[in-house]
Amino acid sequence: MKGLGLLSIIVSVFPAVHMAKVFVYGTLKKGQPNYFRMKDHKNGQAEFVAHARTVDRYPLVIATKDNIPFLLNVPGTGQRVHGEIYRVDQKMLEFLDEFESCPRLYQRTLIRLEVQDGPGGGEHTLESGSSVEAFVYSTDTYEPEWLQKPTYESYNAYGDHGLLYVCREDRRPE
Ligand code: PCA
Repeated sequence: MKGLGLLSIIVSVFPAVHMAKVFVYGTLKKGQPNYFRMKDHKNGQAEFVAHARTVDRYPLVIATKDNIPFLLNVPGTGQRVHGEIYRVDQKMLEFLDEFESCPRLYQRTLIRLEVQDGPGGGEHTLESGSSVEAFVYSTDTYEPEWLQKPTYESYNAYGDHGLLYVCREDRRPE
């Protein structure tokens, strides 16, 4: 145990004390192309808590030749964005930071949410209508033209926009 601080000892015995809330609005949502990564225990643990929407408006746009969804960190424009809140352990949080190329492509910040429905009954349920903060992968490092793009209230990679998401493994270099 040499070199381990008290916190890391506590976390190794009780991993649940170190769970964080993350709001996902893009390809990590259920039914979307990267959801399987949240369910892969090699990446850590993620437990669904509730559907939610942002309290403020934000532009959620689809950008780059790979059709990647981005929540631009420009509160007050765009729409109230729908997504899902998960409780994740430290390992999953580190995986997501890496996967989302944080802080180069996205930055992980806190965002204020209005809770919608949750599964109910569980120990960690949140009251519908209540307000919570969670981490989100939003970005400040966007191209100015992205502000002119259509915005979405709820991302769907397979939506009418026809901008099918290109998975990370299938991307071509510039
Ligand atoms: N993955 C993260 C940010 C955008 C994306 O596709 C998410 O789903 O919230």
